[in-house]
Amino acid sequence: MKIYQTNEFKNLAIVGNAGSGKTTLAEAMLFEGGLVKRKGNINAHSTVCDYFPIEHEYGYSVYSTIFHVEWKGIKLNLIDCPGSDDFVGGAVTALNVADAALLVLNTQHGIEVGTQNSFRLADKYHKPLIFVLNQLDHEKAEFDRVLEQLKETFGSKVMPVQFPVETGPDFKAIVDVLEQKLYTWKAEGTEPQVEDIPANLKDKAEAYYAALIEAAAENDEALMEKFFDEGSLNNEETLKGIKLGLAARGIFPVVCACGANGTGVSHLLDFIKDTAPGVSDVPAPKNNEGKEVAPDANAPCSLYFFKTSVEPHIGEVCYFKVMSGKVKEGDDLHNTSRSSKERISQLFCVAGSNRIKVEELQAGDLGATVKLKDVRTGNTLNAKGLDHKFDFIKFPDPKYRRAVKPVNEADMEKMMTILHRMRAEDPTYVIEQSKELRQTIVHGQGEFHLRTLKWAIENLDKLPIVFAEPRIPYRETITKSARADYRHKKQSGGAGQFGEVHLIVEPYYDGMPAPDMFKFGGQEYKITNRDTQEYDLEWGGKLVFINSIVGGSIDARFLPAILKGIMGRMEQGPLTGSYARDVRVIVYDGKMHPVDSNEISFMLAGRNAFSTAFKEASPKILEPIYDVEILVPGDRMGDVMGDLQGRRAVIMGMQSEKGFEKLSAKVPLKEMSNYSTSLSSLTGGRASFTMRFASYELVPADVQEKLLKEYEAQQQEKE
Ligand SMILES: Nc1nc2c(ncn2[C@@H]2O[C@H](COP(=O)(O)OP(=O)(O)OP(=O)(O)O)[C@@H](O)[C@H]2O)c(=O)[nH]1
Ligand SMILES: [Mg+2]
Repeated sequence: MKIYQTNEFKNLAIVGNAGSGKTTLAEAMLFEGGLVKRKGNINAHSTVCDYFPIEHEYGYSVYSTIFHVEWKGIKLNLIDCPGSDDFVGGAVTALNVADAALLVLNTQHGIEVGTQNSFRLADKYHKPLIFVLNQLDHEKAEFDRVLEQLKETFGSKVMPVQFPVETGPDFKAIVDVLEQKLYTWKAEGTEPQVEDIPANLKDKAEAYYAALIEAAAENDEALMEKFFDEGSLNNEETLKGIKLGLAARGIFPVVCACGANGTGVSHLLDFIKDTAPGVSDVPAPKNNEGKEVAPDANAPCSLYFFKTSVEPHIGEVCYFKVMSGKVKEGDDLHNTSRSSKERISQLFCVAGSNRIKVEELQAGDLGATVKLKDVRTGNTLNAKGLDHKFDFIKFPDPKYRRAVKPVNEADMEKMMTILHRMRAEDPTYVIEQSKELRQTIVHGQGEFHLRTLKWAIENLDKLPIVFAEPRIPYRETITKSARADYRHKKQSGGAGQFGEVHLIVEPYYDGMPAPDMFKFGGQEYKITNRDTQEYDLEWGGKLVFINSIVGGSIDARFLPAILKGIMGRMEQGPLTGSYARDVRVIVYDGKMHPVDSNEISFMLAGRNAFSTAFKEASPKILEPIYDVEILVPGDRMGDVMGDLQGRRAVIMGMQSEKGFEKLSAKVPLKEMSNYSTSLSSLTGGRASFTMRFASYELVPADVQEKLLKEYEAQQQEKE
């Protein structure tokens, strides 16, 4: 394979709604580029881009797939991303390493929630974007209607550069607006026939042409001047304007295609080759120190590893982007992220599962290697003298969780190894071994996402596992002040034990004043703040511990033991055994025995006094509340709202956004357990949502009652 220079390739992510035909289009591109002799088909499980068994099992993309097409002297690196929201990690990574996006739509359906989500992601990463109106062979595909919809939704930057002569089964020809020519395909993979535009389409073509020239002129001062002086631009100038406009996100060109029969695909490749930004045409990425790293082939080598996959017969394949310099087989590099050495023994350009050996890859290019010792997704390998690290890929928060365990307890370790390997392949899985909940929890993007994980573990690793409802990390706190004493006393033959603690508890809140005086049962307790210690609890919230002992009733050396006793009870709250938080404890009095007092006695006295006071202080259970944001088509708003009400949600806002309604709500985690599934069935898969931890709030009285009863029953079972 030819060694491509930095200005001879382009990196693009193929994104869009699930089922919009991205993988089929990718196959058509591979076929056009001559990389495959027979075009793959999703339904026949013969695609290059969906090649994992699980993708064949379900018939949709699970992983992003990197492939390239050598096209008229240029190498196009393309990343076919899964469209389902459950596998959004693939698109997040792809959009970060690519320099532009192809946003594919099924023209039959127009804008779908996945179109919106892909657009938002491309927007977030400031990526240039080309809309591909695909599947134009459908009976119900209406190009003009969808074009209008795109303009309404995404604004006047949406600019057709092609339009179809006919849609439906007769979709064979398109008009190229810039060239003012008609392109007709007789058979897939053959050269199109190029002719003049038929008379009946001339007006439409010219109207689009005029708009395109004007849009092209807007992206460059010199072009603008020329346009004002002469009223027009020549084709070369217009193309330059489109290229600049695309790179600067001033134009979102719209092209036509049918991945299934190949119509328009070679012309799409031409369009990408002519207009898509190269790696040097977009802002250079920044390393972790905020320094721009330009894709300079003459600089020292730096490779950023963005993806790992484990493939049959080969093992780990690691994919990287050359951030600067060149990489050759045999290069020795330093893994700056893990302080280890690596040798690049083999270098590949990939097309799905096909690997093509290459001698060298240059700055900006995408490649793969195998047999590395210790490289994880997110690591950077550098040549001597460089210490770049990159962490520009940020994955969305998980929104679906399940407790997981092996059917056979003895397989626990094996299961954990597999889970960690799967996380390396898909960083949107989060694995948590929760000491608090006494469960292993896998977090993911949705039910499908976790079902995929289960399928892979059971079918590929042959390890049966079970999913269960994860426990909720409740918290306990108090809502008023209370006082208690406890005397721990034991006399059994030899040395005895004695410790007595008097303390007050009260709810803690940020910025509360120092305590001064309390009144309980008509008696006043004056506080002397001798020492205040504030602890940020590992599980959130605070414990504040105040020493207000006067007259030496308890020796200062016993205070740490009292604190330890209290902390032990905070870790296992008095109500339900959940972590307690946000309490201020004031130890104001107690008693010692000259011989029998020791640390253990004060620990127990502290623990029990705290427990009693806590229970007197109107204790309450807190539950985690999440900020949930839902994007829903207007016609399903009522159903979605109704469902949310059944989930104890508090609606925070509603807003129309680009043809959808955006709903914000605060919802208890407990009620979100099956939300991704419900939302999907309520809206026919047309909605999407995100969730993020917001705060802990008191549970309603009936829920608290129920939790207390459950805990009691559990404790009795144990006895
Ligand atoms: N008629 C027609 N069907 C198509 C076309 N492209 C794809 N399909 C069909 O649509 C379905 C989905 O196609 P895929 O290529 O898997 O779509 P995708 O966008 O990769 O889907 P995800 O990977 O799940 O996001 C398959 O059954 C394809 O055969 C097209 O241009 N015309
Ligand atoms: Mg796909």
